[in-house]
Amino acid sequence: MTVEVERKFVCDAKIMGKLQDIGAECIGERRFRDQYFDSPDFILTLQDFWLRRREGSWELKCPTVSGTAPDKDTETLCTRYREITSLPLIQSEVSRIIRERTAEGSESNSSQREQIDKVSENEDTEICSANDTKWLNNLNLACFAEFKTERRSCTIEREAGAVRVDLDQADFGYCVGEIEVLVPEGGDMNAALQRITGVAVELGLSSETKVKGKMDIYLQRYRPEHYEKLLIAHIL
Ligand code: V4E
Repeated sequence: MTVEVERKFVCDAKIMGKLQDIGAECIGERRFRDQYFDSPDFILTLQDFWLRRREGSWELKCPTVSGTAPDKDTETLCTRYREITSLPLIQSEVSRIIRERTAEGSESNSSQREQIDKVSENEDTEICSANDTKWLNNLNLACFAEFKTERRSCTIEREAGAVRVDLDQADFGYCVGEIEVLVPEGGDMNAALQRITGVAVELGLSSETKVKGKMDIYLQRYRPEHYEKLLIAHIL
């Protein structure tokens, strides 16, 4: 499993020139559609878990226990999420989170718990991989956000290791850049944060406020009630 460490930045007209100037190598362009899923009462996202299907591949981004960052700016501007990409692991992790929350609430009943346990124990694994809707239905998960992104990607090689830069244009009219490093679990987080900060400095990015991601803007525009709940819970 890996931890994705990233810093978002405002993408202006000069960014491609700046990337060339610091020796970034363009590695390609792609277009993809993302769908994000949650329960009707937002059990996952209110705990900072993000369940996504991107062009048929599943991913669960999970919050990490933040260690100490080298400085305050880095702590504020960079995010770290553990990424799970194996569908059986995603299913058991998501059902664990939902089971815990359902057990807390008075609305839990035995048939609900049975459905959750089925997914947790991967009882229907073959059906699950063939038919996405079954496990989602069992866990009462539905799509709350869907959008397409056009992405240009570059890599920047430095002595300490490579850094990736993605420039994203979402189909609802929002552009954002990301400087990203993938760290194997237990790897050197501080070194990754320093590499990201180093590239941000080379690109002349200002280090004042945290830049909003695509989801932030999407929810603000199209799901204001969900957005409000995430703001109150300090998730976004
Ligand atoms: C983690 C997260 C969300 C899931 C999407 O994450 P993000 O990296 O923004 O999307 P994308 O398309 O760049 O995915 P990639 O291709 O890198 O896998 S949606 C909201 N969050 C939480 C979050 C946060 N709290 N703050 C910031 C700055 N970003 C994300």
